[in-house]
Amino acid sequence: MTKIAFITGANGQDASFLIEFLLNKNYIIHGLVRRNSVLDFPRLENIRDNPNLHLHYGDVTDTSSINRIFRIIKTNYKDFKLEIYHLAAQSHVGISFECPEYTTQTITMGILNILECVKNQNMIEYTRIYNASTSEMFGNQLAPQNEMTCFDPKSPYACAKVFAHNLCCVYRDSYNMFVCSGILFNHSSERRSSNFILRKIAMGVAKYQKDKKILRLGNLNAKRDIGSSMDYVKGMYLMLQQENPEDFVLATGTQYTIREFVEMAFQIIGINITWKGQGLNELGFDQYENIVVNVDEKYFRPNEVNNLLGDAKKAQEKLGWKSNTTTEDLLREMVEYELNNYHI
Ligand code: G4F
Repeated sequence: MTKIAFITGANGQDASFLIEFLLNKNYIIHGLVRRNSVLDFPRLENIRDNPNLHLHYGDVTDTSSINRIFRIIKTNYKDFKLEIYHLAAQSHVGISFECPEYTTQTITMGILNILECVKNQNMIEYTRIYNASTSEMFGNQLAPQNEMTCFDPKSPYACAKVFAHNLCCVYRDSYNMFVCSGILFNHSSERRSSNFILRKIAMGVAKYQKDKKILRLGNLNAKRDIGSSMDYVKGMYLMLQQENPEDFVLATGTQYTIREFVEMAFQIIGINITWKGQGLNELGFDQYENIVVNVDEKYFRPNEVNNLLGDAKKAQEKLGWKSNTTTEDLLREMVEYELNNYHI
């Protein structure tokens, strides 16, 4: 039986690792990418020419493009099983306050369209769907958070993700669809966009070492549980190999403040940060009294999720999944990558 995966957001960080992982398992991949004025797909560079990878232009808010790809799959393969990994979204929490409509549209209509297209094209029987939920849904609920924790969204992004998560439960129960939501805590890599915290800090270390550029950050007090994207995509795959569809938290079970991430990252190049001042006036100095980090109001969000720490016991017990990369190792790999690839 041919194993086919349809992946939305195919040019994203997670999709790029997932595609590599699934190609190694002999999957045929159909990836959905948005039209962009830049024509290259840097994260897919190594695999772009693989004959089992087919990229299609389209958008999750455009059902005609989803229906078209489903028809291509149904026409071209006879005996197959289909796994859909729905990863497309406007995924930056801070930006969701600036583009709330767009964020909400892509997240809520995206999953609704996929579920409806699968249902209407009579594909339920042989299709399994992974939906990218998020720890942002937990908001400021007490840590550690797991599958039983209530939702308490604090951003347009998180509100839309709660809708998407609940919708998946409704379709699972109402139509007996195989739909799993992975409630993933923050995860990163050298492929992460530069405006997410760990990549921004890793790049900041290289910029400081090479050019003495000061790193400008927002809230240093937020606590995050951050793992490796490469580990987390394996969890997504394992969720769809279960006998029954269920939701799972994926997390490392360790957390650091943003301030601690900065300290750990600069330590890698021998800089010991000391902090002086408070709030917007807080500054991070190296051991020679040079300013390395300052706080910039523009990176603060109108509302913040303060304390995320995941409990991934269920994933460990049922999927045999655990986060194999420690946050320290991940950060070290990311900083080393930036030091080796820094261009002004
Ligand atoms: O890296 P972040 O932008 O990611 P955040 O908000 O944790 O969300 C990420 O993880 C979620 C899973 O838990 C995903 F659903 C979501 O799509 C995304 O991938 O920010 C991390 C923390 C925040 O508390 C933020 O306020 O870092 C704080 N922060 C401080 N200074 C900053 C900055 N964040 C960014 N992006 N840039 C700053 O300069």
